[in-house]
Amino acid sequence: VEASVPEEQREAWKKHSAKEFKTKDQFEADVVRHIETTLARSLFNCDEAAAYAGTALALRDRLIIEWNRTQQQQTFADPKRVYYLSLEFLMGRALDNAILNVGMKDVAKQGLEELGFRMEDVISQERDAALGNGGLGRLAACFLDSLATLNYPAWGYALRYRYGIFRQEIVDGYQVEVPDYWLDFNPWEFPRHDVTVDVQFYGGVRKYTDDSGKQLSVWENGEIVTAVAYDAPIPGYGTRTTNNLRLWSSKASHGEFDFTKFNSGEYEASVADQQRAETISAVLYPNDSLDRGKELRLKQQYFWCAASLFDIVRRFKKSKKAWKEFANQVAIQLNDTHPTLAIPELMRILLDQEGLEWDEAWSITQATFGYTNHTVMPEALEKWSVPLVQHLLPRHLQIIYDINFHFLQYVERNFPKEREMLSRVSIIEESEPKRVRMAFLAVIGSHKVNGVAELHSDLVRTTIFKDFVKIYGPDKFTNVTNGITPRRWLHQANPRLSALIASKLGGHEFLRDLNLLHKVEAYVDDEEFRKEFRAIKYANKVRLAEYTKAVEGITVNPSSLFDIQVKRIHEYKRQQLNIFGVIHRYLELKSMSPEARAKVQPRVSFFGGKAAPGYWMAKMVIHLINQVGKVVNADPDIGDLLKVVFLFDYNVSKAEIITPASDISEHISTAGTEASGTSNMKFVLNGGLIIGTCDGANIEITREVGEDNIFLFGNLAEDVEDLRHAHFYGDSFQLDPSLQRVFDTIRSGTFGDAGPFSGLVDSIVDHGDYYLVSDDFKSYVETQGLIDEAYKDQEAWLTRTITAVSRMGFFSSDRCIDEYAEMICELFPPLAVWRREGWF
Ligand code: KOT
Repeated sequence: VEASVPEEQREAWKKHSAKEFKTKDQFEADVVRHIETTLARSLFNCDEAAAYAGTALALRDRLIIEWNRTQQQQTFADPKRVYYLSLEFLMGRALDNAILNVGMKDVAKQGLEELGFRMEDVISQERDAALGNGGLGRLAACFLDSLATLNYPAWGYALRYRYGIFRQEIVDGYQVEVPDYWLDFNPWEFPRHDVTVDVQFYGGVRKYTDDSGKQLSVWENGEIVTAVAYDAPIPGYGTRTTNNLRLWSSKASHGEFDFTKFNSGEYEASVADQQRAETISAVLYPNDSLDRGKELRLKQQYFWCAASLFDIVRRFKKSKKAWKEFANQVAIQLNDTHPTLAIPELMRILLDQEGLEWDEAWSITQATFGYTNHTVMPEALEKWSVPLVQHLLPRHLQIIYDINFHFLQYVERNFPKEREMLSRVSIIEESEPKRVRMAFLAVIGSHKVNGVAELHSDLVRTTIFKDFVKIYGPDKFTNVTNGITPRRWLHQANPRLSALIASKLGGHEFLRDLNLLHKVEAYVDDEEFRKEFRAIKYANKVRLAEYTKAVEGITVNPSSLFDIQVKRIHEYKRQQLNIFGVIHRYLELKSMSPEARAKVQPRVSFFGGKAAPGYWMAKMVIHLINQVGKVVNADPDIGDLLKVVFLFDYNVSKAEIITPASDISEHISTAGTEASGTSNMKFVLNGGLIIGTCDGANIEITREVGEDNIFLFGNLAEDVEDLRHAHFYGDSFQLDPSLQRVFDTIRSGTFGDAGPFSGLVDSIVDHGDYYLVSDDFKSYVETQGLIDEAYKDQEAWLTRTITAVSRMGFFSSDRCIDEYAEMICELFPPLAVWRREGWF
């Protein structure tokens, strides 16, 4: 390729080719240049927002240079690439991460200071990129960081939502949703108006016979919507590899207006068409672990899958390799079932456009896809109505039926005595209307299926996909326990702890190899180390206390035990158990003598998280927390002994402040419901202990940190079914007296009008207590008591937290990515591993 460009031309380009800033002076020059030219501002009207914009643009220039280099190198080397299809990427802020990953933290800090700004203030000007609901989207973001850091040639594909997850406000103790329009100024995205894909919807299928007599199908006469690519650079840490996140934006295929309509006087209709097209990528669905079956959501899914696959196939075809090489060049990982339509879409391309035979197309497809399951809860499993799919994607429905036909034939042949299995494993559920079981399609169309923590992967094998284990054998089903990136969740969120560890381990290499943390354990008795570790935790608590004062107006004492539960509000995550426990604590305090009160461990209960806008029960939990806070925080009998804080609008950048400040965090889902959880890992890595059920990754955290360094309670997953049964069919059940007292207090109006809370209480007392709050309440309260006692011995507590931190190496997302690469994609990092100069 290079030889095709004349020598002189190459020389001229080389001479003027963009250079990356290296020194503080060059950094400052770039920032000032952008502020003065790109932004048309000056020294005299440069506020923090402009300083942020200038800094981001300077950093962006640097990223682009390495991004171009990476993409060029990958184009030449043409290695196997991995594509991560996820409808959610919960990225948070990019600037701090970019500065850290290119190794310019000190340069940028000093440079900004010389220009008159504090780095923290500049960084906090950035809006979060909040294209996700919670754990699933944040996992995708951690994976991108690890893939780039480990030099894997990887692309993320998603939608460019105009509105990310809504901003949460609290009015009179109730959640109010405010739209999150985040694209006003987004220096991290690059519109690629030349990279577009036309995506079809509706229409019909025509069969025809080609010249050789072969029967073919063509999907035609549909409505076309254009996908436009927007790219964002994903820099790895300590490497020059800078990968790509490609987001698709929808627009009308005829551009701004349909001029035929426009000129014939149908102005409104032409604008309406345009708006309808743009609606596809307008908004992120705000439901976590819930399937609502809305047509627009299906449109989003297909639009994104079709555009991404077209792009992937286009890239593959450039290499001129044979189709049988496809799965050696391309690995596509499906983040839950949301991208499952990619399976029939690849089949459609191979059969209808490339003319491959069914068997070859199918073996390529199966070898290409891997599927990650994130939940076994029935209400989250996607099932699309057959009439809806028929209407929107007629050819795909045919292909799905054909896949099902081949699959059921195979099952029938291999399990002739188990005919009743056929309806159980059929992709089509025989309901009214019939529905497509997307998880089954994903299993059948992939070569590997994994769960996200050991218990969850066991449940995947023994419950929802039990029959498929029998059909395909156990090797198709595996586990990859989730992880988190230590760059954001240790170094960025807790720079002082990262520095302390680095001072003992001789540098920051542990950020690339988190197992090195085990060496920290040698310092558990080192007085100087302990002193600094304790001071860091205290400083992080002071920071959260200041934040709480500033945004909630509530004064909390940083010497109290900080107890934190931040995550999406969901009945299965049981924030209601937590707040009932808080009410119980309040009632106990109220009934104590002053002498007894003097011995109580002061505590602050922090909550945070969004409820899906249509999820009434979750919204009532938020309301109850706020109402309890109002009463408890104002009660002069209680003072500092108990404070209750609801931190509104929990998001990634707030998590970076909240996570390092816990003494205890709560991960208390009904056993068997939380597939993994990832905030549990973040809290422990930052020197907090956890109270948790035997669920998700809590179990592996226990195995790693040791039983003495975690507070487990509650019933086990294996007993859940029987307990639920007992609620429905057992003798009239006796509520624990202290939980009864909590309910009586709520009903008496102590926390305001009890009406809104009746649903919460009734679901436990009258409707079978599906999430087993009453079964676990006693053991929960007792365990909280143990925590109060344990916390009083501050030295022993400190020992536990340091020990736990040193044993968290396993939970790096780098480890996950290596496991995925080996087991699922058979992907190896390119031989030429680029390290940033002078780093390691
Ligand atoms: C399901 C449907 C729509 C939106 C989100 C989901 C979803 C999210 N399903 N599971 N999750 C969470 O995924 C995390 C990452 O694996 C897990 O840590 C967490 O336990 C899941 O609840």
